[in-house]
Amino acid sequence: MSNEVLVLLGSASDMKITEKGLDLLKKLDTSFQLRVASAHRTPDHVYELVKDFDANGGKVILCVAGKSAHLAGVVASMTLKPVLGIPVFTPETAGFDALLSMCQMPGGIPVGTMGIGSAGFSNACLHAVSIISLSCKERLKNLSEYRSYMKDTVIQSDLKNRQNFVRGEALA
Ligand code: RP5
Repeated sequence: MSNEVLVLLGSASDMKITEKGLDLLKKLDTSFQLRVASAHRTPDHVYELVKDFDANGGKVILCVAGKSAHLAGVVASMTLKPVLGIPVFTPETAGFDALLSMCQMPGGIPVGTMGIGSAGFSNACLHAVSIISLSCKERLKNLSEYRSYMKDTVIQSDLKNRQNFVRGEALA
């Protein structure tokens, strides 16, 4: 039995955007394996990891990569499992190179592309749990509790920060 989620990083330097998302996977009780494998530098290793994950019943693959980011597309060509791509920011192009490399896939081999950087990776983790929750009631419950927690946090923040200032007078 494999982990449910495989997180592939194109380089260890991509680790910087993963902290919050990995915490979410842990919080939502979702098993994952994180590996570093590059579509350009170690294509054979990418192939082995994907085939092994597939053969062992893994569910969703997250590919984090920057620059001319072919990892997600190459992985998507090797599996029928859902593949989500997360572009990493690079100063030269603000991450648009990786974003376009992932979202402009030729028709037929989809990569579900998230936003650039840490928020994109967190959303990819939540989306992976959402996909898993289609066939897992406990995971659906975890996700629903997380939504309620976020809602409460915003409501608390409103109570703490609200201001009401009318014609020179602060009202309660
Ligand atoms: C990509 O090139 C990696 O995903 C990384 O974002 C970028 C730079 O890699 P390093 O030179 O830092 O290893 O393949």
